Amino acid sequence: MKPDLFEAPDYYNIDDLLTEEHKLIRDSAREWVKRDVSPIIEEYAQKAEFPKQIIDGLAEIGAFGPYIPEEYGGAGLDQISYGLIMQEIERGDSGVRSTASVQSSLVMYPIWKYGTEEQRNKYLPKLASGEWMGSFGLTEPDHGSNPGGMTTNFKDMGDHYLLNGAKLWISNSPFCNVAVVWAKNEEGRIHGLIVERGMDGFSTPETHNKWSLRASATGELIFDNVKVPKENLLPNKSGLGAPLGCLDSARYGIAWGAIGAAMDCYDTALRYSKERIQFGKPIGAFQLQQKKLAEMITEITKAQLLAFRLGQLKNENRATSAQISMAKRNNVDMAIKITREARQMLGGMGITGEYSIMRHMMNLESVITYEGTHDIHLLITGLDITGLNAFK
Ligand code: TGC
Ligand code: FAD
Repeated sequence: MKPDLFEAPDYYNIDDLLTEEHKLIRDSAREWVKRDVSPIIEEYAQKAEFPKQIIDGLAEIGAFGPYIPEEYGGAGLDQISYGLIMQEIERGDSGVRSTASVQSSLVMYPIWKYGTEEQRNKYLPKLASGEWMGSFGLTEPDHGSNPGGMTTNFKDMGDHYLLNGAKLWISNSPFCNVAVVWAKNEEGRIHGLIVERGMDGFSTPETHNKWSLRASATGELIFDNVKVPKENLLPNKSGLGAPLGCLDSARYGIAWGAIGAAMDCYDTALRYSKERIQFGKPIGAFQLQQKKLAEMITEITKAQLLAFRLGQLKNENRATSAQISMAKRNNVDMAIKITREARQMLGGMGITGEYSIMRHMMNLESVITYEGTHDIHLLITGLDITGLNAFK
């Protein structure tokens, strides 16, 4: 792969809106990605393997629990810092950002928000340091966009719960130490349970042959009469709103992350357009190529402003789920379109692993699907502005 020469675009001087701390956090994440992710990620994506050696580095840049309080091992940062870290990681690879999103927003967040003090003290420091890795089981083979229909269930056996069912498409599942699993009790109410690797009847087979997020491990969570200790139930929130609350936090991170992938493709295409000569001129001198670049930087700038404003609202606890939905949908859609334009600008070279663009493009096919598909997020906005539910 080509050396990582990335220079971040900042067309509207958005850096002026950041604090010195934001810039320090962003720059250290950027340097880490250049040093530890860029040189190896293409090889790991080609062989469809998660590079476990980067776990310590992710923990060091604060990617595991950026906004979780320091008393539990988190970095205690604000929401804009969290977003900037996700942007930089996804600039390297969406699969690496997935690992961080799941660990932070889908595993640490529910334990912090819905768990007991004992659960927080037992799990959060180990998850923050990367000693333990987590996964989040919501989606099932027959319930993706409609998680409320889940059939995974648990029964109260007196001194423990008995968990049965299966989850599909679970990031980090093949190597997770713990899984936050959403299941229905005998009354049909959804609860979160912490399931640990090693519990009898719990298995995590890997899903192979993906053309997308190849450097992220995806698999199943299978529960065959798993005895879950009663102290592993998350007691402080139940119902579908509990897992959806975690998704709000992860979707917010994705809205920033997608900007990273788009920036990387724009920066690569811009550099290539000045170096590649055809018909005696750099291709960047042709109007059609300039149109692509001009539209890319415009869309990136709009997405940056959307994410930044959403971050301010999140910091003030004023961001609504529908606002988060809009930013996830818009920014991922923006990024996927930019990958397609940028890939064309590189001609044949665009399809090779010499450049990151095709990998970003394939990754974003998952990103536009998980955490709520593009169309589900359109319907969330539609419901929010009309008050009319078009889901069912
Ligand atoms: P609905 O009746 O609308 O809502 C049920 C209850 O949930 C509340 N609620 C929310 N609460 C917090 N945050 C949100 N975003 C919420 N959205 C809804 C709602 O108020 C209600 O509460 P209550 O107290 O009245 O019961 O639910 P529905 O069954 O009609 O479904 C709505 C829909 C389709 C929007 C929702 O289910 C949905 O978002 N579907 C998409 C599923 C999804 O995003 N799955 C993601 C799985 S995890 C993943 O993909 C990880 S990828 C790895 C990575 O990030 O890298
Ligand atoms: P479906 O729900 O079957 O949707 C199929 C199509 O129908 C979509 O285009 C959808 O938009 C459309 N559709 C569905 N309902 C409606 C409707 N009411 N109106 C209009 N159109 C509709 N899940 C987890 O729980 N944890 C994870 O860690 C996780 N990681 C993932 C990693 C990867 C690589 C992938 C690909 C997925 C992951 N997921 C995870 C699952 C992901 O959240 C689901 O794939 C996603 O929510 C969509 O569900 P589905 O694939 O079953 O599609």
